[in-house]
Amino acid sequence: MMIDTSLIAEENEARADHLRRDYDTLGERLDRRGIAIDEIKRKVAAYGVAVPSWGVGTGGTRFARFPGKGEPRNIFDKLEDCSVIQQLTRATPNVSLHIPWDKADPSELKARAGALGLGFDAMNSNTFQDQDGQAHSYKFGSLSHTDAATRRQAVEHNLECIEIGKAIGSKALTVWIGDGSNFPGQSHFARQFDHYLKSAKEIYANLPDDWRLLTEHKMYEPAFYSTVVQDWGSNYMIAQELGPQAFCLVDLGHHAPNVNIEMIVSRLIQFGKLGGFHFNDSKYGDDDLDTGSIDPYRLFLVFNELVDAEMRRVPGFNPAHMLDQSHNVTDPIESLMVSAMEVQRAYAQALLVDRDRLTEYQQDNDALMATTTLKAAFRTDVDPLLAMARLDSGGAIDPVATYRASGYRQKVAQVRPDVSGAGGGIV
Ligand code: LRH
Ligand code: MN
Ligand code: MN
Repeated sequence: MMIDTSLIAEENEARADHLRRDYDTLGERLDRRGIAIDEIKRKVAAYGVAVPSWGVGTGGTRFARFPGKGEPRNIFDKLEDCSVIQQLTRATPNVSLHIPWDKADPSELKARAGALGLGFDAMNSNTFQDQDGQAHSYKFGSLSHTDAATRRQAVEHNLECIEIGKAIGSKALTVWIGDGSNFPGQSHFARQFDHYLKSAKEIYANLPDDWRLLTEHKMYEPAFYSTVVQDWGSNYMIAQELGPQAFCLVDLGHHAPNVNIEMIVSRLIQFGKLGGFHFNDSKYGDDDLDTGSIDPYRLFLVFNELVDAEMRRVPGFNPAHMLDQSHNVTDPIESLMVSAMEVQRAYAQALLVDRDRLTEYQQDNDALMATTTLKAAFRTDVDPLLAMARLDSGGAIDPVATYRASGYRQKVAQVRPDVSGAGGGIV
């Protein structure tokens, strides 16, 4: 355990009385709505969202990097930071790795994660960057490149990710590529997509039977004119072409502004192709801001679709839940803890929706009461419920305050050397 358990107990002790009273009050209010608070708490406690290994460093922007104190030096430091998030929130039991950023001896990865009480979620491949010593450049694409040898190299990299994943107990591969074009006429859309599909089929053919292939769409960046897997339509076609183990991954930041993401989620559920999420928030583009920091109502509306599918017991419905954020001005551990709790909050609020009433209002075309039903759930302050779920499972009532009291960042800063931001950023 990275944080002293007696410190957690002490911090919790100071807050437990108020929490119990707040929990009882909320319980009484929910009871009047016919909802058993303990049942919601049980579901919330069982809920987990994976932490991205790359999220525990200060990622910076394309323009600059401003590293914080005690930046993780390698994947093992990252795992320690991830375990702090899990220890205090009890909401993040798994880590999602990015290869080659996190490349290390798989047996050591597994042992260290196991000792820290962590498991692994989806593996992420990276063919959007060149690596030292690589034979072919991805400057003009990877899985969809015009050159067969470059495509082959990108396929091989994905197969290597599967091998590493198999050794550490992962069950999914997430593929996001930056392939696209910057100028009209630069690429032939159909030929490029065809190359992509053929490469993806080679990866799919090597997928273990109990694995899923998650393809992630993104509208633009780094390509600014056209992107090969730019939207959920292209993504859905890919999943259809590949077969039953292929699914679409929805990163909340990868859509045009004002796009109705919750409806995309519903469509993918309806046609059995929702594979998972990268949760974050955005105001303009792929901003990678903390989950729920800009538009918590949208996050709730996404969870409303997920809970609806859960309640309807949609066959095969089992999306992976992961965070994908980049932190520039906050301590990444604090941001990821808050985001994990925001995701849990959206889940809890969605569980409070009176679905029978909602169905009736929808049937009767009572738009006002239908939308008010959603708002009633969204407006419910479920803080005491989330905190009690953490307390029951050994976490912290107030993770951020407890983390600050632990002095973890200052302690790791003594052994992890300062990183320079100079030269960081790309432009
Ligand atoms: C692309 C993306 C994708 C990558 C991650 C680092 O913008 O969302 O998921 O793997 O960022
Ligand atoms: Mn993503
Ligand atoms: Mn992204």
